[in-house]
This record gives sequence, structure tokens and C-alpha cells, in this order.
Amino acid sequence: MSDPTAASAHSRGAGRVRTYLGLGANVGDAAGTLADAVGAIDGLEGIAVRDVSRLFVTAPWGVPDQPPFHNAVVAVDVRARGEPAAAALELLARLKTLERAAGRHAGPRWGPRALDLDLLLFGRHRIAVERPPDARSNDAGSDPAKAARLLEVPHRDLAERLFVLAPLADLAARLVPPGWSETIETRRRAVAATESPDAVVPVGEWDAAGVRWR
Ligand code: PH2
Ligand code: MG
Ligand code: MG
Repeated sequence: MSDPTAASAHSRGAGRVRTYLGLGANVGDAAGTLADAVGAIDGLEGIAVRDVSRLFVTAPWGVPDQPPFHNAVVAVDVRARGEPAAAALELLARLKTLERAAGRHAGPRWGPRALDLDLLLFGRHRIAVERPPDARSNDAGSDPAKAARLLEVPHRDLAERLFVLAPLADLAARLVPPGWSETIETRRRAVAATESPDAVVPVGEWDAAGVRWR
């Protein structure tokens, strides 16, 4: 895979930013929804999917009393120009539109969702900005804490969530996110040691030709 840091040097001109997105779902046909989301992301203007992790079935985190999730991570190149924060917000707004198209509606924090698309890493950029309305969580209406939340990149909970670290390690094990002092794989192993072995279980490999995990 290409160097994930290479694109950031160009981000103030028109350039490509290597970006990692977290995908999750636990309502309906989650595996099908996530596969469709990969296709929909790849179909976005100026965005190309470069790599897709294995698919994982994961124990619900935050609110335990809900169905298991399916989770995956995709590596995408995003054509971006200008301020990284503005480009990240624009990307996020487009992801929120895909979430709604997949049937996502407002629900409780950490509760069940038809599709969740999270911006994990955006090149080497560290971002903390207020969200305009179109980049706010689709849960913002029912969750005042979410309405006010900044967009933070790297994602604020990345280091604590095995359901993100495991699929991300498939694609970028040796990456050290900006502001971190350890690799994704080192962190994944540390968090895995604190969780049950069946908390995060791989169930499929990506089949690019079929646009599905199998
Ligand atoms: N997403 C949440 C809350 N809890 N748990 C798992 N296993 N996977 C998720 O994607 C997830 C979660 C809110 O975004
Ligand atoms: Mg999430
Ligand atoms: Mg989200």
C-alpha cells in the first residue's frame, strides 16, 4: 500500500489525502449495508476507495444491551484543496448524507444504528473544529451533547475501541497517528489484552470484484 503520509504535503494545493473511515452497523442486514456503503463511498466525487479491511462482528461498546455490530475500516484517497479542517468537514457532511440514505435516523448515544460512518484519520492532520449543521451527528437532535461536539481528528475514541483498531490494523498496522506515540498495531494489542477474545471476531475478507465480504 502507498505511504499514508505522502498526501498531506500537498493538502494546501489540490492533492490527495489518505483517509481512514470507520464503518459500523447493527440494524437490519449490517454486512450488506456496510458493503453497499463501501460502494457508495467509492462513488462519491473526488473520493476513491483504496483498501478495505476484513469484516468483524463486535460486541456492542458503550451501551451493551443491543445487538452485536458489524465493523470494518476503509482506506480512501480524498481529493482536497485548501484548509484541512474545511475539507474534513465537507467530507463528513457527505458521509452524514450516506448515513441518512441507508436509513439512519436519530437515536440514543452509542445506541443501535443502520449505518455509522466515522472519520478516523485525515492524512497527518490534527483537527479540532466546530461542526456546521450539515456535519453534525445524525443523532444531534436527540442528544444535546452530540450537537455541540467538535469534529476531532484523529477520532477521539480511536485509541479505546478495539472494534476500530482491529480493522484499521488490517490496513495500517504500522501507522502512528498524529499526536500518538505508538502504532495502531501496538495499541490494538494492548486493548485486545483487556477485552474478551470474542469481543471482535473477523468474519469475512473483502472481495473487490463482488463488492462484498465473503
Ligand atoms: N458504535 C457505537 C457505539 N458502540 N460498538 C461496536 N461494537 N461497534 C460500533 O461501531 C459501535 C459500538 C457508536 O458509534
Ligand atoms: Mg461511531
Ligand atoms: Mg458516527
